[in-house]
Amino acid sequence: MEDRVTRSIVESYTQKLSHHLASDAVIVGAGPSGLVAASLLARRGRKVALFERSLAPGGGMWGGGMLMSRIPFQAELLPFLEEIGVRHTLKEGLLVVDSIEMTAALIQRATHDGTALFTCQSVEDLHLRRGRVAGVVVNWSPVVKAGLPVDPLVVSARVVLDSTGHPADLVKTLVRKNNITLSTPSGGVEGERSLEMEEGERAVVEATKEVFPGLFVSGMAANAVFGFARMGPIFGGMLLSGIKAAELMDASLAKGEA
Ligand code: 48F
Repeated sequence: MEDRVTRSIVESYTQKLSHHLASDAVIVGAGPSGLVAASLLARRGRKVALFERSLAPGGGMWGGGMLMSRIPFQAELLPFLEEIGVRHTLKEGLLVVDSIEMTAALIQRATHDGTALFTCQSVEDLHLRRGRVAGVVVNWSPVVKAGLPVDPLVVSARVVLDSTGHPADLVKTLVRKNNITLSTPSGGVEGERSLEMEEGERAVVEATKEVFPGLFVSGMAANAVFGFARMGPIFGGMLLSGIKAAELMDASLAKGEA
């Protein structure tokens, strides 16, 4: 029994990892925008690997506002909430949902749609080829945290999404390590502005785009890169950003196939 249990885990996990070593899309960060983007790309038949450095996917959605497990959405998100079957109540003109139910639903939807979700794996760098992002450099999160001298592995991808949230980890690494110019006003990472809900929600969709050939940004990473406001615990913009990221990435993949 013991051998069979161990073998079933090791062999099925390595099979999943091995199958995704060359993916169509790699998503980095399993917060709301990354989960939504992954789900839609997988639904369109793309091979999608989603890397999350924490043990639990979900990012900043679990904790609601100040650990009160409620998150509000704008009324226009009603069809999305109904589609994923999350219950809501109407308060102050907003759709209020349980943040735990919502986060679990997004994770379930992404995996059910075919996303290969790898947790406890940190993306520490990008792989560039001929002036284009061609993959990500990955290591086990505990290895990175302990600062162990262990080399990472590379997962190649035709398109990559930085959905790492407020730190915009990947874009910052790209700029720091390479002499490149982004499609931002200054050519670098502008930095997140202070909280302004309506502005932040509007901007996050606008800022969701390709910032360097092969590299897209979504969610708070997009606002940090383009110098827009944070919005705090309202989440409609995150979902819309994930939807837009998936559409742009799918179009880019289709262009490469034409
Ligand atoms: O921060 P996060 O939830 O990203 P998001 O989709 O959503 C932001 C909201 O949660 C909230 C907000 C809404 O109003 O402002 O903050 O922009 O999730 C980002 C995920 O990326 C993971 C991190 O652990 C988190 O789960 N992450 C960050 N850096 C890396 C990473 C990395 N280098 N490799 C892998 N995962």
